[in-house]
Amino acid sequence: GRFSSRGAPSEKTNKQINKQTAVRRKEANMATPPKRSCRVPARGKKISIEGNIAAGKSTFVRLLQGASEDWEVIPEPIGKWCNVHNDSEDVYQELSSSQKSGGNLLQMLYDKPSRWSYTFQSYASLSRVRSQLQSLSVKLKQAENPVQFLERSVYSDRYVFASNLFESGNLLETEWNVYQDWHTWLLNQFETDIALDAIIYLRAPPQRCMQRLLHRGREEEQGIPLEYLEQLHFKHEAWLYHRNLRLDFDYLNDLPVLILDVDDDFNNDRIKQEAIVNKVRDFLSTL
Ligand code: UDP
Ligand code: DCM
Ligand code: MG
Repeated sequence: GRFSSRGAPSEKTNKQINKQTAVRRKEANMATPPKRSCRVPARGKKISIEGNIAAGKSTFVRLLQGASEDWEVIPEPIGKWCNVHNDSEDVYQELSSSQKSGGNLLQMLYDKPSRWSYTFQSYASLSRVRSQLQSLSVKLKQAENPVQFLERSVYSDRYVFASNLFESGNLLETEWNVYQDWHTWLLNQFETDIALDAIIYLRAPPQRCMQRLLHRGREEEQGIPLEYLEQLHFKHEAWLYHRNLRLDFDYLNDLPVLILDVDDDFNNDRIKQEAIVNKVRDFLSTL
């Protein structure tokens, strides 16, 4: 596309960034490694959990949250999307009334995608970057091997959702171009803070996701047709299974991906949960 920018800064992996820091340190002739207290804050690994709507991401990250002291979770800011309001109003209003007046952007998206896709997708990525910029919690700063698990990423926002909405005619070409332009800019601005170290793909057939979507019963989503979940499934598959989706950020092509089959339920099965956590531990040990 015309707006695809292969800006050099976005192509660095965290490994490369760490290496660079080490080289700089060497160049500065720092003989003894600085003590923990005067080092730049520990960054920790960032792993994004990807998967279709209702595949089981939130359930999965809740499981991880309880599995290790070294792990923490940054959930998708969906609450924000269902209740949009102007923060400055909060000064004047009770929280409850501002909540009542908050627009439900998720509802608007599903009611009229051609009108609201652009607004929704720009807000989704903005609020996601903001929530992912939070630094490690006090507990994690002391951890030996801190890991942050992110529920989805700015990359699924763009290469799965926004891209699909463009292909289905719900984003105009101009909207899609504007979106890509500022999305690339935003990611380049914050690359060192939001760059991923790996991805875990929760893979499930669209039929299974539909069943879970209905079971979860989120009101805004109840009219979603199976066809929509199929489109999103194909995007996930191309990106993370076949790995043949064209991406503007080269480092993504080399990112390790752990694929977990979540067609079978894991939410009420202790043995399966332990097996899953072990797979995640093994995967982390390879990074
Ligand atoms: N769920 C399930 N079995 C599983 C995982 C999830 O029945 O193995 C249910 C879960 O209880 C919820 C729905 O599927 O009602 C969607 O899960 P979640 O909200 O975790 O999905 P997400 O949209 O975050 O991927
Ligand atoms: N969503 C979207 N576009 C994005 C991210 C999410 O339309 N870039 C929608 C899909 C779901 C909801 O938001 O309806 C997120 O739910 P879940 O995390 O359960 O998949
Ligand atoms: Mg979720």
